[in-house]
Amino acid sequence: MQLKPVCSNKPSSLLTELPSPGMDVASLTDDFRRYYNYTLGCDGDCLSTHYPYKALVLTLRDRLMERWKQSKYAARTRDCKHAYYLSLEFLMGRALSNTMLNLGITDDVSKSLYELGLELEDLADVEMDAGLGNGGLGRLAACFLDSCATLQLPVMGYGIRYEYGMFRQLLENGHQVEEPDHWLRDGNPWEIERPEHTKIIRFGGHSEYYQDAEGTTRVRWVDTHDVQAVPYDVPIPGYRNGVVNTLRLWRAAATDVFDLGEFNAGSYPESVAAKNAAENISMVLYPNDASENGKELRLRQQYFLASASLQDVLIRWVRSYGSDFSQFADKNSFQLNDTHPACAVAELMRLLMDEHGLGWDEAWKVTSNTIAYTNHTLLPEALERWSVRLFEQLLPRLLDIIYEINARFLAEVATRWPGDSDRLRRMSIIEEEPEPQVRMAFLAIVGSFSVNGVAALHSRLLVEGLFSDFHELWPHKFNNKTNGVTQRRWLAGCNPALAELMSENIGEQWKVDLQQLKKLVSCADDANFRAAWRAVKRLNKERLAALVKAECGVQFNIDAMFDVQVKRMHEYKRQLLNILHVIHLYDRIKQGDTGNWVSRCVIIGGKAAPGYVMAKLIIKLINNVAGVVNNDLQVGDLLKVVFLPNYSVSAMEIICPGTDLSEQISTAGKEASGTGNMKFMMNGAITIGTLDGANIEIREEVGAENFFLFGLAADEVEAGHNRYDPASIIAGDERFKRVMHLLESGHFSQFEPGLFEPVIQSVSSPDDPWMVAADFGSYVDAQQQAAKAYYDQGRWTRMSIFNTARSGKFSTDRTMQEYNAEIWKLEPVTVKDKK
Ligand code: 26Q
Repeated sequence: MQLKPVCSNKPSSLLTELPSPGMDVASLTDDFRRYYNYTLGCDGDCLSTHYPYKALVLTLRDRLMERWKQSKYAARTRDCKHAYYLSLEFLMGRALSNTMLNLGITDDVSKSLYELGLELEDLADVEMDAGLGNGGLGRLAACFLDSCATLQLPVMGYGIRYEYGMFRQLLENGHQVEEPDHWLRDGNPWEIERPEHTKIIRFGGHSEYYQDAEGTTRVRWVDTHDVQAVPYDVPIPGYRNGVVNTLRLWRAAATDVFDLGEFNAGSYPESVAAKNAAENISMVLYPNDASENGKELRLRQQYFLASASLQDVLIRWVRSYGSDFSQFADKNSFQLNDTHPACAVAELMRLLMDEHGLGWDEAWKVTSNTIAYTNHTLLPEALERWSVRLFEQLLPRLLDIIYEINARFLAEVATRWPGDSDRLRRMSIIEEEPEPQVRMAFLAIVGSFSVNGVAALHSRLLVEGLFSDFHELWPHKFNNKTNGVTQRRWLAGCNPALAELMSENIGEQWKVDLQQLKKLVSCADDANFRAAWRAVKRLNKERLAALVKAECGVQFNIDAMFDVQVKRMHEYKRQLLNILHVIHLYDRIKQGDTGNWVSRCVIIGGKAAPGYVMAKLIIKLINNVAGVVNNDLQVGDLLKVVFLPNYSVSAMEIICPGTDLSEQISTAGKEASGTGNMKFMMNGAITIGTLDGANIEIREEVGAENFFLFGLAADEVEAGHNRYDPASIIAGDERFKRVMHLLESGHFSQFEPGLFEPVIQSVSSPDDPWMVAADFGSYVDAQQQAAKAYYDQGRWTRMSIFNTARSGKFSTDRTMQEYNAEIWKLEPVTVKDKK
């Protein structure tokens, strides 16, 4: 469906040109009152904070709108190259504070509201998190958008507007319970629906061959079930630079034709039911952060995103260049956020050939010079595979194309390595045994000009392991891009007290050039500065303690070390190792071994995929241990433990500024990068961690003396599996023996004997892939070192300052500059900012 244009000519400038709204307190107040009274119809009886929140968003959105238009025009007039970030996830969190920060009007808005008798903080709390992602990969996409807008790079995000985001996590008797997250219930005032850019997405049917006017054989995809993709645009403001980029999210809707067909056949209820089936595509985010294989609806989502986004870009291309695609790859790059949108490789081929008339070779040249792929995992079980049978049913035309890509690719391999049939089998995009499957990572590699991992170790392990055959064939394609986080949200926004202290001492430039934080190194010698640093940490710990009290009912002692592990629940992340250490501390207290004791408050939080039984059992264990420890009078303030429910972006904004010790304890070689580790470091927490993912680079930056290292290295983990004997490790370590005994005796499962048997089994098994037992001893030792360091508050404060000071590398500004310099090669587009 296309909307009828307002008028056939270009709209008059009288219609489209307007003085820009003022950025001063008086203009803000005027607009706010107008929205509150006229647009929202509020009067003295309106008590809900929802209305002032909405009035404020509309006021701010007006200030974004002019900049949004100017950014679009600037890019268009310069006819510059664009990059498109295709992602099934954008974990945006809240937008209000970030918008004010980037527009540079936080103080003026605050003043304006204060005059109206309102508190900014109360309104900010009304906003629902846009939880359109699982964890690291989705949040990374959000940080990338912020940095691209700040660097003035013409990058657009494409994603799905899920009606329900990441589930809300409740605890019932210590068990995780999932509740739907209907984040759009009260509307989303940030988005703008653009029905005139609706696309048609096809499913099912079959390929039909025909001769075109020139007698060339062509293919059309017929007898399909069609769905509409309706775009919603979300503004992405840069930091005080007048740029507003776009995140375009697609909603699925039934086509009018689809409904009518059923209706004419006299089955009205069925037609409405069919409408539901179409709209299901954008109904809910899959809550797994490791692939749950084979779900048809998930494949529908992936194709829906890829097709709608590619069509959108191609339509804009044809409007400017007609059917000449010779320059397309010079003007467009698509970055695939993992393999989730990887059917874009085949879909771009299809659109270029079937819809735009290109031949295979021409289309392949365009495709393979336009697409780039980022890998986010080394776990083989997380590599996406789709059954050929499902592909055949759902996307038959794409399967044709994938077969052809594979045939041509394997011919290339055979030429390079004649007679090496084992290599052909290993590298084929189609895996034959046990049942035929499409290997999405291989499709992505073959169809891309760039393949990158997300931390140095991860990128190295990729080319040495999973992708080694491809690396041998195309070494030039592979590169590393170490992740980052945006310091606007993760330092300036979430830690205003620290931001102010730093800006007073080293100026404000760090907000756009994080390496400036290096200047803090010399401040560490100043006793006054250290005292101020400690005071800020204390304030942030009070905020975090208040959250814990509200959510868990447990009172933290602010002077205790706040020891935090928040991230998705997964065995490779080893929350289990953390709780085993907590049990060890509890055991020491019960034995009276408390000389020079450093009090600790341990926070663990994170969501488990709803079907991940072991991860859910570990949540229950943490809660049961918390129940025993927190209610033992002998333990008192020496140790507290909580499982903080519903970990989310906005929770992290309170958690990371208040953390002393950051737990990054995955089995080496398993965490691709980690990004929580960077948020903690930036906010002055010290890491206890393994040599995994970006931890290695964090330790390089901050220095070994400011990092608590433990555990096997990745190569030792690999080599260690065949002679791994947890039973003898446990037997050889008195501390470990006692911990296991407490578990086995049912001390933490008094009413449910045997409840934690699977946990005990997994720690004791020689087949434990996560090697929890192997690292227990060195972990406990490193924790002891951390306690010792904390005991000396002067030393700890220096370490804390150094961590912030040397976190400059971990800005997504740096990450995006590298993507741009080595992959996209975009020119920055400047726009005049009126403020
Ligand atoms: C796939 C198929 C079906 C359903 C779900 C999925 C799925 C969804 C999300 C698979 C994986 C994810 C998310 C993965 C993820 O978040 N990976 C993390 O990416 C971060 C950013 O690069 C890294 O820092 C982390 O190390 C990595 O675990």
